[in-house]
Amino acid sequence: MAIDAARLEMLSALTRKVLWLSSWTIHHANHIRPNSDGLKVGGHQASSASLATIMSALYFHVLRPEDRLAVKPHASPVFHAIQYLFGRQTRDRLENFRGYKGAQSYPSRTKDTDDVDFSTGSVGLGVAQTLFASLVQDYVKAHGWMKDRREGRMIALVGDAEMDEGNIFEAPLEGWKHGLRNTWWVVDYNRQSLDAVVREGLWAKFESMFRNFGWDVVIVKYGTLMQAAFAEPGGEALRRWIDNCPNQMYAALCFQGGAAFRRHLQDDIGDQGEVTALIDRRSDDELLALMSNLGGHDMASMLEAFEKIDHDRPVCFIAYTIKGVGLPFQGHKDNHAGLMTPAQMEKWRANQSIRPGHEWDKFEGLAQEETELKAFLTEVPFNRGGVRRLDAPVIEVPPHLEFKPAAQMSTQQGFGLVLNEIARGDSELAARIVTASPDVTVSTNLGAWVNRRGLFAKAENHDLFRQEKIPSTFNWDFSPKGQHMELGIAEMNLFILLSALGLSHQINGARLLPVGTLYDPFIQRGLDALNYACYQDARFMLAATPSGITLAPEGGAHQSIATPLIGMAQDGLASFEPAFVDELAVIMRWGFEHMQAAEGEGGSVYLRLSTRTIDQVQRIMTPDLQADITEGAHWLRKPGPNAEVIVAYTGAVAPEAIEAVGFIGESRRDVGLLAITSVDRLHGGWTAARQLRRDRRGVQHLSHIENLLAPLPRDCGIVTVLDGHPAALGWLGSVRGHRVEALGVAHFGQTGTIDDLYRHYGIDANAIIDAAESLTSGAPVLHRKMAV
Ligand SMILES: Cc1ncc(C[n+]2csc(CCOP(=O)(O)OP(=O)(O)O)c2C)c(N)n1
Ligand SMILES: [Mg+2]
Repeated sequence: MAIDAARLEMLSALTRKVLWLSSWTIHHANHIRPNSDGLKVGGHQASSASLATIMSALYFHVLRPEDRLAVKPHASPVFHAIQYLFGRQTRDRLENFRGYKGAQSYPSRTKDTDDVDFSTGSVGLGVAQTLFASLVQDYVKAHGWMKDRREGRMIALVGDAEMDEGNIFEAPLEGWKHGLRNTWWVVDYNRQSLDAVVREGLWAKFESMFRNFGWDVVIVKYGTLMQAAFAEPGGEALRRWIDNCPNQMYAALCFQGGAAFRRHLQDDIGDQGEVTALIDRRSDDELLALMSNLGGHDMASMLEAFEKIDHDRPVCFIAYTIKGVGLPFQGHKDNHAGLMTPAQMEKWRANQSIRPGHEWDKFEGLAQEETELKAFLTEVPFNRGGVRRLDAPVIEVPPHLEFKPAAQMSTQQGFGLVLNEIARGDSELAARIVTASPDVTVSTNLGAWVNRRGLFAKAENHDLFRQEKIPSTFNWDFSPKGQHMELGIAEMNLFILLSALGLSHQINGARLLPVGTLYDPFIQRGLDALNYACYQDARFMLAATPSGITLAPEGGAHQSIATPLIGMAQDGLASFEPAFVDELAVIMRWGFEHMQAAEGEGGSVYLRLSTRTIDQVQRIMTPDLQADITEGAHWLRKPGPNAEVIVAYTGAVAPEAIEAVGFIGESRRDVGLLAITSVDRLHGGWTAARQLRRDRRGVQHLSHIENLLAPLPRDCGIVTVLDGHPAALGWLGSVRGHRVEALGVAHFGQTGTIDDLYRHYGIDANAIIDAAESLTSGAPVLHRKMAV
C-alpha cells in the first residue's frame, strides 16, 4: 500500500527532528556534566542516529497502543525524543539526561517516566523479553482475561552486535515449541559493534537461523533512492558493487564522503559507459545521499516492509543502516562513543534553521505548520489508546496456606504440599498462579500441582502414556486452560519468562502470580536475567531447590554456596531460607501478597529450599510468630538473661544447631537458639532502621534483629551456621557488637552423605560446639559422638 507523499514528508521531517533532539539532548548533557575523560557520553549518539528512521516509522505510523517495545539501550535518546514530541517527556528531564532523576541513559520502566515498555541495558535480555511477553499474552488470552483488549505485537529493536548474546538464541527455540506469534525483532544492521565493524555476511546467518525457527525474515537493504538508481541504465552494476563492498570499506567510505565513494567506484568499475554516467550525473553530496540511502534510513522502505506483514507469525527484519548516519562521524569504526563538537553542532543547527535558544522547540525549523504537526502527533495510531501502562486488582490471599503435615518433611516437599492444597481448591489465588520450570518440574516437587492444574498449550494434547494405560505418577495433559508452562533447560529463559509473567498486570491488565522452580546452583546460570527481571519490577516467586551441600551425593557441580549472598544482595528480591514447613507456608502466604504490593513496597520472592527431610517442630502458629518469620528470625530457644553464647542458624542445618545447643546448654549459661528464616529481610530491616535514624534524628525505631539481640549481654558470643557462604550471617556481630564465629561453606565439590559433608565443611553439631567453646570460657563442652 503506497503511502501518500504529504504523510511521507511529515514522517521524514519528524525523523529529522527526532535525530536533532536526541543529539541535542546528548550534546547538552555532555556540556553540563562532562565525564571524567571530558568527552564521551556512552555510545548514544551514533547508536541513536542508526535507529532514528526505523523508530520514527514505528512510533509515528506503524505502532498501535497495544504494541510493546524493547529499544536497544543506546538508542534511549531517540526514544526520549519521540516521547518528548508526544508530550510524555519533559524538557527538564531531557536537559538532565543521564543526570540525577533525569531521563535515563538506558530506557527504564521504573526510573523513566515516559512510557518505557521494557527496560534494556544489558544487551540481549530486552530482546528475549518481547518473545516471552508474547507467549504470556497468549496465555492471558487463552485463559479469557484479555477482555476486549486487542493483541499487541511485541517488538524489539536490536543491535546487530547485540545478536551475539547467546540468550537471544535460546529464546526462539522456546518460542517455536510454544507456537510464538506477534513478535517482531528489527535488527539495526549497521554492521558495527562497540569496538569494530562486524564480520561479513552475518545477515545470511541470521536469515537461515530465523527461518529455521519458523520466522518470517524480511531484509530491508536498499532505500528508494537506491532502488531508483538501480532502475537507471547501469544501475545493476552499481547494485553489484554495493552488494560486494565489504562492510569495513562501506563504513569507511560513508565516513569519508561522496568524493571517496566516487573514487572507489571509478577504480573498481572502471569506465563502463552507463554506470559511469549514472555516477557522474550526481554531485558528491548527491552521491553520498544515494550511497547512504540504505533501507533502514529510508522511511518509505521501512513503512513498506512493516506494512507488508499480513500474518501473526514472528518476523525478523534485517534493516541495513549506517551507524551515526547523518552525523560527521557516520560509519567511523570508533564512533560508538563519538560526540559532535560544539562547532559541528552549531553548523548543523544553522543548516536546519533552528534559531539559537530555540533548540528545544519541538517544531522549530520544520516546513510544516505547527498546528498541523501537533494534530499529526495527537492522531498517530499509537496515541489513540489512552494510558498504556495498565493495572489489575489485587488477588486475595487466604489468611493461612494449608498443607498436609507430617512428622518429618523437607522444605522442598512442603513447597509441593502447599501448592497441592492451593491447587485442590477453587480460589482466585489458585486460578492466577502460573508455574514454570526449566525441565525440573518433577524434581522440584511441582508434580502434584501440574497433575491437578495441567500444562498450558494453545491446543489440547493428552498424555500418551496415560492414554496407553502405562502407569506413571504424572499426568502430562496440555490444554489452553493449563497453568504450568513447560520450559526447556535454559535457566535464562526461565527468568525472562518469569519477568514477562510478572509484568502481566501492567502489560495485559491481567494479574498473574508466577512461581518458578529450578535447582539453586543454576540461579547463577540465569543471574543477569534474574537481575533484569527485578530491575523491571516484575513480580514472581522463585523456589530454588535443592540447595547447598545438603544435596550431598550429587557432588560439586550441583552444590550452591553463593546463593544466600545473592539473595541478600539482589535488589527487588526478598529471600528466605526456612528450615520447617510451617515457616514456609507462612512465607509463601506473605510472598503472594508481597508480589502484589505497590511499586516501591512489594517485589519478588526467593525461597532457598532443601531436599533434606528433618523432624518438624510442633507448635502453634501465632500471629506474632508469623510476623517474626516474615521479618526474618525468631527464638527457637529464648536465651536467658546471662546468656554466654547463642547459636543462630538458617535453613537445613536446623537439626545440627538444635543438637549442638543441647550439648552446649549442659555447661554454658542461658544458651539461646535463633532461627533465621530470612537473613535478607533481617539485614534489610537493620539497614533501613539505621538509615531512618540517620535521616531523622530523635527517631528511636529499632529493627527486628536489633530487638532480638538487645537482651543479650555484651560479652555473649554468637555462633552462626548455614549451608552457604559464612559471610551471609557473619554480620550479626555488628548489630550489637557481639563476637561471632561464622560457620558455613566456602569450598565445594565433595560427594558423600550429609553427615560426611557437614563434618568435612565444618557445619555439623561438633563444629558448632567447637565454635561455642572458642567464644566462651569454662569447662569443656561435651561433644556429639561420631559414628565410626
Ligand atoms: C551484556 C552487555 N555487554 C556489554 C555491553 C556494552 N555494550 C553496549 S552497546 C555495545 C555494542 C553495541 O553494538 P550493537 O548492538 O551493534 O549496537 P549499535 O551501537 O551498533 O547500534 C556493547 C558491547 C552491554 N550494554 N551489555
Ligand atoms: Mg551495530
